Amino acid sequence: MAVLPILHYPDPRLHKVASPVQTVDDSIRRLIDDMAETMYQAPGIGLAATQVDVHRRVIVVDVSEHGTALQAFVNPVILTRDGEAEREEGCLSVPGIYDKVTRAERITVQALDRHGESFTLEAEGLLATCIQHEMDHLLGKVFVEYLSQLKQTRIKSKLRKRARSTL
Ligand code: GNR
Ligand code: NI
Repeated sequence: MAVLPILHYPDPRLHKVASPVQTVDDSIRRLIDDMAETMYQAPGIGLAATQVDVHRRVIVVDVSEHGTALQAFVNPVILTRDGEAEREEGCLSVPGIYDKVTRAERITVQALDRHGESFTLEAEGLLATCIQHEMDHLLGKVFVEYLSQLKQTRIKSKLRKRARSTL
């Protein structure tokens, strides 16, 4: 297992669109394990392959209090969405920035697990928010893109400045 480097906004690679996984093989299982280790080490409650510069449709999520409920989703698809919920979000690719985003309150997701078996999950609350946030990453979308242009400009300049000062 390995902790992988996480891309930071406004890196253009965060806007690449991930391709579907053809076969859930050992290389995908290794990716899932490395993404889990990277997420727990950060620490975060979710991670999309896009954030570690791998442009395949793979996400990991663990919203449990003690980090004991890892869920991996390969080729996730949202089958149903219900209601709206506004929640404060953060992102490991946009460190130190938190803001409110409105998303579906309840979703049904279908995906493949680490063995290539299809499963369906009903999610609500923080788990639903997190899965939607991760699936946006696979489409090249970062949560700050839901904020006003003014906020996006300020966030970009703040993170560019920070990146320069830590070189
Ligand atoms: O660790 C994370 N916390 C979080 C909080 C609210 C909504 C979404 C998230 S996901 C984030 C980790 C991350 O950047 N995943 O892409
Ligand atoms: Ni994120």
